Amino acid sequence: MTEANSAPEHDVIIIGAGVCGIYLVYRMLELGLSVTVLEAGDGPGGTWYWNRYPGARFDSESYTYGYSFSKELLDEWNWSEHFAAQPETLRYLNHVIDRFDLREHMQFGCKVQGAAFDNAANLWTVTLEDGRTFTTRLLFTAIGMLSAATMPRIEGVDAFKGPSFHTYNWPHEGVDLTGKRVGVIGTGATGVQLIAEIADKVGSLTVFQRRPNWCAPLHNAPIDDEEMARIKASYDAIFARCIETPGGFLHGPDRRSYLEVSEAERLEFWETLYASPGFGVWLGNFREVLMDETINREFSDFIAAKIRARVDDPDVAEKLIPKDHGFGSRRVPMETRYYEAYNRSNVTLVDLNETPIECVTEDGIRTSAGEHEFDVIVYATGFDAITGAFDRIDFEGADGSHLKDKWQDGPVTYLGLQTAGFPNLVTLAGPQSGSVSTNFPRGIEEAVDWTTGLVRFMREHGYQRVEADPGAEAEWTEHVKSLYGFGLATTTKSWFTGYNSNVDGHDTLRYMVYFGGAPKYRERLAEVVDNDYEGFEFG
Ligand code: NA7
Repeated sequence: MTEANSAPEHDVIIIGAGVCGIYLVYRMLELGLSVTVLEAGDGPGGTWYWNRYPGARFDSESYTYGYSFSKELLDEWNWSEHFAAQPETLRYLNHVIDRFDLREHMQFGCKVQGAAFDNAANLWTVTLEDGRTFTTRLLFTAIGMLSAATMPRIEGVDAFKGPSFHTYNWPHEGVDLTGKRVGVIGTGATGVQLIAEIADKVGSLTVFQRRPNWCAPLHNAPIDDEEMARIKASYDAIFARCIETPGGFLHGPDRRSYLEVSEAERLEFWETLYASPGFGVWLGNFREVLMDETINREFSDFIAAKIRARVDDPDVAEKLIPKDHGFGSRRVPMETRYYEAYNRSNVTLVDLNETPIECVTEDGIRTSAGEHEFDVIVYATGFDAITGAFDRIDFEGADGSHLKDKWQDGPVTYLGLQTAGFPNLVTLAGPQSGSVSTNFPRGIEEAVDWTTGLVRFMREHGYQRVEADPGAEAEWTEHVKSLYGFGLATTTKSWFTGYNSNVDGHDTLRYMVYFGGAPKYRERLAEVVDNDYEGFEFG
């Protein structure tokens, strides 16, 4: 930055060394700034550092998940599978860090407790849990949208005498589940990956399901050298495609209207989608499937028939078919032989609507029907999504108010990147940003590039301070809210809409996600820049 009144130790502090923090530090170093990354983990990778449960892998095509900013990086990295598993992704992120010499700018084991803005000096003081403090002109959060794991509020969770953990905190030394009696609570995208992976390795597996989700086959496959060479040769086209789709994936809505297609054609198309890899079945469908309840019901019935065909026991199949929401209105877990797991004699499905959990005991889990004894209990119970990681840090703004209080009834932001009263704080992948509803690295690269432009603009003008205008913030938040009128996902209870039964106050709709699609968000960001960062106040 330019001359400071009261010089902070750093121009920029980034909280988090995950997918976002890694690219952000690269860009800040390129600007020649003094920057450090504070990361809670003992290594980089964020989501891919923590989530080490068996079966953890991409649901995005690997080659749409890697960074696109460096041609050399694209040329030298080979993905081994179309949907790579967690260890490979973690290796990739470490490779990026080493290739661009970023590690020396990262500090690990640094759990940020709070950050307070000094209104006179225009700087942030960041405090770690161990008491250390750092000062910085600009504070950038790259703390992830699914990084605040939530345990269920069940009596006796600490009583179990065997190993038990949340999937996010899967022990780094690994857990040998061979022959063990394992209980899993939760059937979201995480539980579905885990259950399918371990079903044939454990002694017995008991799945505690509250609400089933609509799952669809991932159709993963290895990538050989020849195919990888073809992928490398088409990276331009791959990223061009990701840029034009609403979710930043290869899959975008089918251009035809549902209504203009005959029933036979429709069924053939749906069969093709079901047999194709990745999110196509969800995001490459007719637009109306995710917008119109009647059409959605028809497609949900199509998927229900698939589930019935794959699960031997009709009673179990019925329990696995969602009745409270239509296909695609919550995040669709992608699976590999998930439904077939329930055909195994060592796998039991416990429907918590019939027999609710009463408590966790020393030996297992007690439902209203009796006790299940386990050697290991796994909580695949999800996250305090998007705002949870913010709530766990005490951000104190210019007038001494706290971000957690400001966002108590739901986030309020300008572009999802700043919030009024908290100058010099940029919330990358924050609530109401485009990044949280996009194939993550695609959204992140844009948010980082935009932030880099903002920093450059501030340097050029000698500004020490940037702050969202309250009027612009109100307008953006209203705009985000207005988009909740469209699409079935905006009205269904899920982490997209801010529901989490394990967090106080998260039992009503919260406007967390920008549902306008990546192209519209990109347009808006560019417009703001073209208009000299309208909606921001500088000083
Ligand atoms: P999710 O999708 O939030 O799933 C959490 C699961 O845990 C879900 O099935 C919940 O049931 C269940 N859950 C949560 N609390 C309880 C209690 N108290 N009792 C019983 N069951 C419970 O999290 P995931 O980790 O699977 O996925 C998060 C994202 O990570 C995913 O979308 C990907 O983008 C990556 P519920 O449906 O609430 O009834």
